[in-house]
Amino acid sequence: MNYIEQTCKSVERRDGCEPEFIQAVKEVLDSIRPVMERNKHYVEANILDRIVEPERVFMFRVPWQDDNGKIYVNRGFRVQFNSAIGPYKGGLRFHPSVNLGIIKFLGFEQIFKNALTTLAMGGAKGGADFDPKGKSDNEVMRFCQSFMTELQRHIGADTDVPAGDIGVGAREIGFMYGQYRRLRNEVTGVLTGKGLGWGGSLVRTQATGYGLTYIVEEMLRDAGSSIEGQTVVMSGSGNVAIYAVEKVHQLGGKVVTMSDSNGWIHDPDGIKLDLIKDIKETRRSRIKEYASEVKGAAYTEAGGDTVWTVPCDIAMPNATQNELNGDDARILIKNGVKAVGEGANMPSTPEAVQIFQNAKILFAPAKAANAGGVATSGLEMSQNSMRTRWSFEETDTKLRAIMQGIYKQCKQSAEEYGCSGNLIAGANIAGFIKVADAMVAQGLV
Ligand code: NDP
Ligand code: 2IT
Repeated sequence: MNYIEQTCKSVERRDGCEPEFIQAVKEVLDSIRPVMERNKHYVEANILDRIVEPERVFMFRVPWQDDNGKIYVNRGFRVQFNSAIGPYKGGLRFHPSVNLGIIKFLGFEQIFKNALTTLAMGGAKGGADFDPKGKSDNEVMRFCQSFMTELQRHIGADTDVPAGDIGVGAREIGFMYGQYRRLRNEVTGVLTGKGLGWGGSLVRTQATGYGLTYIVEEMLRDAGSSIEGQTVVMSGSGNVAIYAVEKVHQLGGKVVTMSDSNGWIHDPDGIKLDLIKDIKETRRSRIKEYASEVKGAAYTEAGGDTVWTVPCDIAMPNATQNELNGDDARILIKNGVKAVGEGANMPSTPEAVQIFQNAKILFAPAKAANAGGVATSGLEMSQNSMRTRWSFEETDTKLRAIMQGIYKQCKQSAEEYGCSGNLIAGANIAGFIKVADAMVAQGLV
């Protein structure tokens, strides 16, 4: 059995009840095969067994009270996966589906994504199996305060800097930041995604969706095309999806679908983003309301057909992991899709990825495509450290340059290792080499 298979087997044996983590590990290890063949010193340093094991894992009790005084307990997590190239960095997810395996898969992906940004950030992820949906602001505040009361002892501006992810947006970051400040008496850049009046960076809110659109635009430009005039099918209606729609529309494309966990909308005239922002950001409501307020828009309940059945030029899965499967990929291809950009983390199943690759569809993988969020978090950390503040234009220009740089790195690494045009391999290879070299240089860490 060769080294890569051995490491995969050992992960399966030790982490057998973490299917998403195993999936993420296998994808990375499979694509770095040519790197391992050419660089025997990685084998001698047993870099693979080291890189698949988190440096540190925290699991903790999060007790909180609802508005009627009833007491609940959720489970909190922080996985500090790898700090070889910088302080741990990565979001917090609040969703009932959260468990250790989900947080480990996200933390593992984050290591390589952060390396691609070229900024000094290690990989981490955290969260809780708490569902903010349907809770009052006060309930969410009490939960966030309880969560941070434990998390604060493990993080710091130079140690570990969390941010948002599913279920954690500006409101939750505010409550957690306030609690950190109270407990530690420190006003630092310990979280990113902060409000603009208290240390946040311009463009962070928009960054993941804008960055995704910039890299898809770059990939299309390289293929002699652009977003202008293209029809885009998208899932999700959260932070990533909303600002992807905004940028696609600014670049002349038309997004015709969005979804939430209850169902999806199809508006052939193009999604009216102001209404979506009102429904999702202000009312905190369900996407179904869009169809009852817009003539010509249709709503489909989850469980039947998905957004991927709508004919399009570009598909952007922006909701969650494994939301686009092999059947979806086949339908998209049959309907003429030309490019896929992954806004969510690991949204395409391995079968879907294989089908897209066999059909030579342009494919921007999550580690590269959604790195704009964490990259702009890195820019927020820099501004906090320098006690300065960059304009929207300046920050957006830096974000765009980072996304173009990521595309170039992925393309070049794929070429260098004999898999031209395969940006999945390119992203994994470029990210892996940077982190593995840092680990080797730092001795047995
Ligand atoms: P939000 O919480 O803002 O939005 C998530 C969206 O996805 C909502 O529309 C939600 O619907 C839907 N969704 C979430 N879970 C499920 C599920 N299990 N089944 C169906 N729909 C679901 O999160 P973000 O937009 O921030 O995150 C979306 C994706 O992008 C995630 O994969 C995240 O890890 C990734 N990402 C986020 C970054 C960021 O900066 N925020 C950066 C990089 C990646 P509902 O409201 O009904 O739950
Ligand atoms: O998956 C991700 O990259 C994020 N949720 C953003 C992480 C961050 O630290 O900004």
